[in-house]
Amino acid sequence: MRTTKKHLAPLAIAAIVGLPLAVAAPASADNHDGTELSADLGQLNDSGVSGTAWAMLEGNQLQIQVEAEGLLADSPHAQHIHIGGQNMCPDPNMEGSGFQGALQTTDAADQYGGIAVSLTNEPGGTGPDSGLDIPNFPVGDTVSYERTIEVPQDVAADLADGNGVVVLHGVDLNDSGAYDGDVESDLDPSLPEEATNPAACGEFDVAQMSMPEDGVATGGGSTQGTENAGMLAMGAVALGAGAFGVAATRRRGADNRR
Ligand SMILES: [Cu+2]
Repeated sequence: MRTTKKHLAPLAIAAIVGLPLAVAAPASADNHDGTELSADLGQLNDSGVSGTAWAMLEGNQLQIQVEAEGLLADSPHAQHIHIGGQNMCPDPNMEGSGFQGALQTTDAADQYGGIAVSLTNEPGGTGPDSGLDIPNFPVGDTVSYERTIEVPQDVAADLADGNGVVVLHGVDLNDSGAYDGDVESDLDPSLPEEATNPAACGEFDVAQMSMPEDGVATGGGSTQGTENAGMLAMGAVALGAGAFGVAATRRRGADNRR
């Protein structure tokens, strides 16, 4: 008896108030649907590393997974979400300032910016300050990482706009089987550059959004409210394209689906 009442309530209210259900749909979709992000990780510094990253952003909660292989075995691998610059990965063949032109982390700051989120294991911190918290980063030739992280508001906003680059660090440039060599790390001179040079990079893209389609799909016969919701959604996309040129370009695939 109680259950039946509960299920009927929203419909009954909508009927009484006379609100088109289609108008209510986008608001609730907004609350429940997070922003889904995905990235293909490609090698830097000829590391041979490949992988994927996936994330779901709901408010300030970022659930993130990283899967990668081909890293230097038995060695820690710092991993971050970088934000800033052009929010892009550098050309894999970009010449850097390291040994024999190796790409050091800051060489590509114009492309992927700085460390915004440190993807440590518990109990490591997740801010930029934990960027070289080596004991809490994954160790070994494969990474299978998952954590839910609370990110600051500005980081959440950037990620929701498709601005974010996943970077895995640590590469064995001289095939010695360990982090060594004479060139210092640009991030920490007490480490060899091999410990921190980027090994893989992937740009987060926003997966297709379901909100506008939901609005249309539930519209049925009465279209007045649905059209308004659709126009609002289109306006938001246009605004986004103007303000965030880079992000909009990278999201084109998703936008075209409509
Ligand atoms: Cu990094």
